[in-house]
Amino acid sequence: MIKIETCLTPEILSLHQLEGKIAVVTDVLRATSCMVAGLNAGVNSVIPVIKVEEALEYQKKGFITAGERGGVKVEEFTIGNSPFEHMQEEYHGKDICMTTTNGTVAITEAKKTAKEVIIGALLNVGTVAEYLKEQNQDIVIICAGWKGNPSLEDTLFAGALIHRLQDQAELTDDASFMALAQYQQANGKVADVIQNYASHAKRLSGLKAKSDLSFCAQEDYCSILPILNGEAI
Ligand code: 3SL
Repeated sequence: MIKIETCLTPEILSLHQLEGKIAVVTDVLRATSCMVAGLNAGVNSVIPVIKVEEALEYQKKGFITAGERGGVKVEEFTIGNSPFEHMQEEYHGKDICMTTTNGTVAITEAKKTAKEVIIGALLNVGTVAEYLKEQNQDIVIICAGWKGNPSLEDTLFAGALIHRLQDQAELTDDASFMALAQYQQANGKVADVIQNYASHAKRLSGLKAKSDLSFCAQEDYCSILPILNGEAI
């Protein structure tokens, strides 16, 4: 049986042992959804970094820069943090360096100790589940959350992934049961639950990014499996 644990916010990541395990990092709204959507559309690679200054160094080397602060595109960057920007044809075949408030931080933390880091979103949750079944190794699902707090949409992703794995998995912590229960309670209406209750939905509607939310809330939109390989996805 695959052992699954869920870290609902990177703030408590130190309580989880990642050594020898596969980490699945998610930030449904919107960092990992942008990565999944962009790579699926044809982006060549994404390098996640923590600081704006690091991304600007990559920009000098010819990288496209992407991401946000406060949900808004960093002025000097090429694009912001909407999946529709990441999917644009002009970035197909290009290398992107990306920094966001929560998502790229969680990925950077995970890569320090995990055996492998997978980028998950609702958009590719089924593909991630199939891969994990084949690997048959212990998993930690890491939810990026929001500034240290858990988030509903990332918890729903964890539940959606656990739901697909549960026949072959043993849930080893309460957070995994909580995530699964949350997903089951959504009863096929994940997008509505996020729209109606997630605090990030309110933030995004303030940023006029409501279409990002409905896009990112789709389960199994694509079948891409982004894996971190060194610095790049
Ligand atoms: O924090 C993050 O990683 C972002 O995805 C947040 S936002 O959706 O761009 O506001």
